[in-house]
Amino acid sequence: MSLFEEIGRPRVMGIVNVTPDSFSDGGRFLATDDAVAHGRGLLADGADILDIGGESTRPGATRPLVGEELARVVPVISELAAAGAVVSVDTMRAEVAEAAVKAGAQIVNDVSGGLADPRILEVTADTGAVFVAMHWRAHGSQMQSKEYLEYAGGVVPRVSEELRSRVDAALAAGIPEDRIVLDPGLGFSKTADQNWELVARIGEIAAIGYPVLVGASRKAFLGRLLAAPDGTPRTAGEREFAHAAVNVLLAQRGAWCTRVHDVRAARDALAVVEKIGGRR
Ligand code: PMM
Repeated sequence: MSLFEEIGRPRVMGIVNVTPDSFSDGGRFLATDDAVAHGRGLLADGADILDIGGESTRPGATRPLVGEELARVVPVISELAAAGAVVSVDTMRAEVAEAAVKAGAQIVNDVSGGLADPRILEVTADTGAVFVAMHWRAHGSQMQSKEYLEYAGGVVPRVSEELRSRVDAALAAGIPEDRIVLDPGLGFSKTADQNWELVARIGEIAAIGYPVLVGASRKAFLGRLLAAPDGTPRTAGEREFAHAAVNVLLAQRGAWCTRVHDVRAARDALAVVEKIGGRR
C-alpha cells in the first residue's frame, strides 16, 4: 500500500529512540537488541511506520558524534526493515540519512527540515526517500531561548511561512513534490500556548498542500495542561489520555501521521474516528 493512500485515519509512527537521553524513554533502548525488540512490539501494537533515532533533540541535549549516531541506528534499521517494517530515520545528518536508506529506511525525518545539514536534501533526493521537513529554528541547547520563541504576526502564519521555505529548498534539491511531508515541530522553539495554537489550527498547515505529521506524544505542553493544583506538571508517562484526545483532533483535521510512544493507545483512539468515518 502506498504511504499516502487514504486509510480513514492518520498513520501511526511508533518511536524507537536509540539514545541515552531522550526525555521520556532515554536509555531504555540503547542496546540494538532492546531497540529491535521494542520496534517489533510497536509493530505488533499496530504501528504503520517505525521512526528510529539516535540523537536526542530534547531542550539542552548535547549532540552525539556522527559515528555514535550511525552505530546506534544502522543495525536497528537493518533488522527492522528486513522484518518488513516501513522505517523512518530520525536524523539531522546527511551521512546518517544516506546510511539509513541503504539499510532499508524509506523516510528521512529531519527535525531541522534540512537546516542543520543542508546536504541531507540532496542525499534524500538521490535515494528517492520521503522527506519529513519539521519546523525548527535551533539545536536543543538554544531552541527555547527567547529570540527563538518570537513569531511576529502569529505562530501559525510564521511556521507556515518557514515551512514553505523548507519546501522550496527540498524541491530545489530535487526531492519530488509527492515525497515531501511537513511537521509543525511541537515543542521545538514553541511555548505551550504556541503548541496548542498549532494543534488547533493544524488544518492551516495542511493547507500548504503536503501531508502533515505531528509529534505531540508525552511532550511538556501536555504535562502543563494536566498540572497539579500546585503547578507540578503531570509526568511524561501520565499524559496518554490527553494525547489520545489530541490524536482524535488531528484525525478530524486531516493529519497524515501521528508520531507516538504508545502505539496501542493511539490506535485505540483512532479506531473510534475510523468507526464513525469522522475523518472528513
Ligand atoms: N519530536 C521529537 C523527535 N523527533 N520528529 C518529528 N517529525 N516531529 C516531532 O515532533 C519530533 C520528531 C522529540 O520527541 P522524542 O524525544 O519523544 O522522540
